[in-house]
Amino acid sequence: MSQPKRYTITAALPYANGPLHIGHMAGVYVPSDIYARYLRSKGHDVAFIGGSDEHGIPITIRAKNEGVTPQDIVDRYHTNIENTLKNFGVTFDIYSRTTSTKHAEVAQDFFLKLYNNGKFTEEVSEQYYDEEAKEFLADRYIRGECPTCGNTDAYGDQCEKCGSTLSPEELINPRSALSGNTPIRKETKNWYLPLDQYEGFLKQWILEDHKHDWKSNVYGQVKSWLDDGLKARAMTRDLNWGVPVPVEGAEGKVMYVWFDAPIGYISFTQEWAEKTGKNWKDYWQNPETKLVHFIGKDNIVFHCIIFPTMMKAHGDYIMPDNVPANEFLNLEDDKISTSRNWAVWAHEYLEEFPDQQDTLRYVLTANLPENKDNNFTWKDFQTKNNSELVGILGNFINRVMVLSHKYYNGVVPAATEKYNEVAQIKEFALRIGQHIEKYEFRAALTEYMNLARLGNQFLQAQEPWKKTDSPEEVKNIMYAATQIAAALGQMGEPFIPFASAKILAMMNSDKMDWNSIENADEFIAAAHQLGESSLIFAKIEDEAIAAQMKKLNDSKVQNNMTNPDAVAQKELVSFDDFQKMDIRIGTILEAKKVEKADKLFELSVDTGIDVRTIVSGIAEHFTLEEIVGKQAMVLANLAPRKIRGIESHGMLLFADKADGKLTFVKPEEETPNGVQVG
Ligand code: B3M
Ligand code: ZN
Repeated sequence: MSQPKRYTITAALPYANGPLHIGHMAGVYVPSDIYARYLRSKGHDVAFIGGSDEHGIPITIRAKNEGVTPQDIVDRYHTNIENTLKNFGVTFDIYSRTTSTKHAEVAQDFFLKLYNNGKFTEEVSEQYYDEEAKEFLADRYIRGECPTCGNTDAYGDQCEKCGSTLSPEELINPRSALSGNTPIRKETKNWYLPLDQYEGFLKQWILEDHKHDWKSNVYGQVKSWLDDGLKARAMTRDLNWGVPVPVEGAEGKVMYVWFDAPIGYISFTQEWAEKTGKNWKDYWQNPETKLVHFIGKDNIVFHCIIFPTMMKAHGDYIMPDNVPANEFLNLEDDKISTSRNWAVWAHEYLEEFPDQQDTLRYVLTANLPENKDNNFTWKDFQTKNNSELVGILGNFINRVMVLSHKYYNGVVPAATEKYNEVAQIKEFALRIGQHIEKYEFRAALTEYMNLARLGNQFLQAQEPWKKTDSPEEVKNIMYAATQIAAALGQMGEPFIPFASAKILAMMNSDKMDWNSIENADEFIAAAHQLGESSLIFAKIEDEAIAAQMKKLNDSKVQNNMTNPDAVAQKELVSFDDFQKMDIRIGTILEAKKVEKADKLFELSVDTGIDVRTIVSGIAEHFTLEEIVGKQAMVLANLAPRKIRGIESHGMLLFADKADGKLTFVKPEEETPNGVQVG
């Protein structure tokens, strides 16, 4: 048995500005939980650390858009995320948050250690500043014209229309997203981490020391960063949401979110250690400990270059032993997108598929984007559940239980001869463990299911139901099959913990640790009384999948319809109020300009019930020639009113486009004047 070791496992801290989706679960939380569960079962000392990342611009933008405070946003989503992870059986030892006082203290102590030891460089730079809001502007708070495609609503860091990565200085006619004013350039001092000074260390530690044990997707990305050469990066920002910078002259500045967030792993460990009487330094400053960061590929630079450099500069910390970053999971062959609501939200899954957490854990594990982006489809989800979980695993367990009760009232028979399949079981446990320890979770799960396949093949080959004239042989067969079923209950725990517990409960079997599993010649003893058989996995019907596909399709429709420039909806009116409006199709017979009024036309409109004068503010949008003879929608029963001395009877209705131009809203085909619209 391998000597117990100590592991600190961290899972990327999700931004608390929205719920988790299956991409988060597949990228980080399911694999890290499999790893933590397995290592605990191996008898190792594990600290599995998680929490919400509650600073950063995405949170302040959402707060601004909703007219609430950033704290309101993080309070809402921290709770949502924490509950979701718990309900999916993610077994964090602590799930905390970076707006905690404890976190601020730890982050500030960390910052001061680097500051006092001269590890930062100070640089003065010019940043955009909004004089009205009296705030420096983060990149996402600067809007302007994209130099590449002319989009007038590009952000300071990116144009979402053409995808160009921008810097605020490249924007044409920059404006502040806070006040709308043109920002000024103002000098400001910030503290930089001189990453370039650590290139030698990073090249040796990663490109040499971890050349063979880090995943190629991670190694490759880090190598390209190092080959390109690193430059100093600001670790403070002129923002008001974040951990305040604890040094003289830094009033109004906060730590860069990617400085304080990784320190959250440390502060949360300290919080946990205080609660459990452990020494937190054993998990972060003891070279015997293995530190493993579970993240998505977009966080590689922060966990392989910036955070390690911070810890190296600090001097007291161990370096991560591995950073097994996953690639991205797509949904129905399209990138998961919060803004387009193209996602399967984890908390909604739990509502729509109650008690089927294991199905999603299983399907995501089977499709983990371990070395390249992968895809989730609802059809595959249904197929894997129905043909693998129900059809292979559930079916095998059920057959063993039913036959055991049929032949022996659920009492495990004694075997006079042991089939070789029994001896093979522990080999599966060893192979599963080896895969998990190499972060090959898909392969580990395949091994697990191969044991279930072995069970089915064994029963199918032995056909005990046809050998009732050889009771001793049937006992040997059923003993062997029962050992495989019990082992499946034991080994399923890292992957499908809820089902694993159900199988063990059904078999009245206590949980074994992994070392015992790897060395077991028997998983359930003869004469042991099995419990009653119950359903482990329910079939997923076509209707449930159709409902999910409709949800996604509605998102698509909504996305095509949604227009970011659309003004907010007005207050509700009653149907009765609407019924009072008399809107008809009419035709403009004549048009002339209104003296000394640049915006007004005097129109003669055939409404079908009469020909009337209507004064309309469309002179800047159309010429007289282009509107005569046109059909339009007319609000006929608008009370008459005098405009520039002209009695106007009604109103023509136009669409006000995003660029401020008006356009006619008219029937698709020639329609008799007077036809009502409603
Ligand atoms: N909040 C998650 C992200 O980039 C980021 C991870 C922090 S881990 C310290 O989506
Ligand atoms: Zn652009």
